[in-house]
Amino acid sequence: MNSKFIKGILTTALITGASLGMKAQDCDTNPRFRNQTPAAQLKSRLNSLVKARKTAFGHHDDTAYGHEWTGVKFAPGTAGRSDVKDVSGYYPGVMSWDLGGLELQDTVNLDGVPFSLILREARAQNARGGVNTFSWHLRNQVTGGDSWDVSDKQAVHKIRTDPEQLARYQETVRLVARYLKQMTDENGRPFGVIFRPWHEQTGSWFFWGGENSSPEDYKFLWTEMRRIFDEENVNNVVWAFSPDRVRSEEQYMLTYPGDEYVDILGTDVYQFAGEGGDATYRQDAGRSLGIVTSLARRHNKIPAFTETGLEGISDPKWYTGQLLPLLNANPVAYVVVWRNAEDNKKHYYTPFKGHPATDDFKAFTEDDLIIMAGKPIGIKAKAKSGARVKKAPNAKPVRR
Ligand code: BMA
Repeated sequence: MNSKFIKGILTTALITGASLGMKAQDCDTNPRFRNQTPAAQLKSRLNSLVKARKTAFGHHDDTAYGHEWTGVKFAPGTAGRSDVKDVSGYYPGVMSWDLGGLELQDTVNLDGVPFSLILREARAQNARGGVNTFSWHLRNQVTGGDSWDVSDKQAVHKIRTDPEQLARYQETVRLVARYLKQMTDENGRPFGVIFRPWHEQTGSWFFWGGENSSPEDYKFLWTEMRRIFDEENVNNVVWAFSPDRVRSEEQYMLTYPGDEYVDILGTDVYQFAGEGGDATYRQDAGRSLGIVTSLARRHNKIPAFTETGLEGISDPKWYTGQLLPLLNANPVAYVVVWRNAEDNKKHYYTPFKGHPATDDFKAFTEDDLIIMAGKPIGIKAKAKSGARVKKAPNAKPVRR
């Protein structure tokens, strides 16, 4: 097999000659993309995944730590380790990171991951042709508590209307803008990243969500944030909007800041034990993803399954039995499952070596639909066993 030819997710087009998610670096040599901003290039790459009906698989904090290893503490021998890679042979196509703690100018985030490590790992992910997305579990600046401190239902309103709170908010947002601007490759050139602030706002568990904020106050968080990012000349951020499960388009759009502020329409839907199990998950996730894909088509946005998972993967066939059918029925550019915490043994969303779901997870990652970093595109990946890998029809070689 010509491994150079098929290397890299998001490598130049194997499918019908489309520019299926080429690497960020390759955009610079392609006349169609050369003069675009890094954000526009990333949008093109994500759009081409949707067009080709592919979905990149993502994992939160993938190379920061795992169920059995403490990478964040820089344990020797863990550099580049990934539970996903240990099991599937590939890094995820998308890596997710969290910026909570940046607002305090901390050196580590709320889960103890150093911001310097995130920067390093995001660069490595970009270099291998993958994509990075960022969430922000910031502290509640009004109460001094964390994101989940909903004791002051006026918190967001105060940020909007109290000049002192507003000034603090602006400062905080500026720190995030400057951090994301540092996402540059080995040549110092910014690469596109996804930023997904103020997520799950249809629920009331975060200080910005549900009954803790009015739609107008919530939208202000976005519009003001965007104003500051523009002031900071950030040109590498693609914006993701991600309410928790919804029942209707109206509910989804209630807090939508407007087409000019958003590039990706996503949704976060988890499967919870004791909630009706698989059937409830399939119904709720199916409904929310249906809303997302339909709205994305009409608003010319990129659809995504921005967070999902079954904590502890108690169903060893969850990946092919639950998640894959949802992705087949609802074309999304990527799906992200949450973290494999090293300090909370029940809190994991991908199998690790020895877990009963490993075979199923491997089969999921090898499905034609799923994009992983470095996985052949459009080809049933049999490379591991040394089997011959077939060229996709209309395949064109990648020039390097
Ligand atoms: C949550 C949990 C928390 C974590 C937060 C940010 O859903 O995983 O333990 O602090 O995400 O990663």
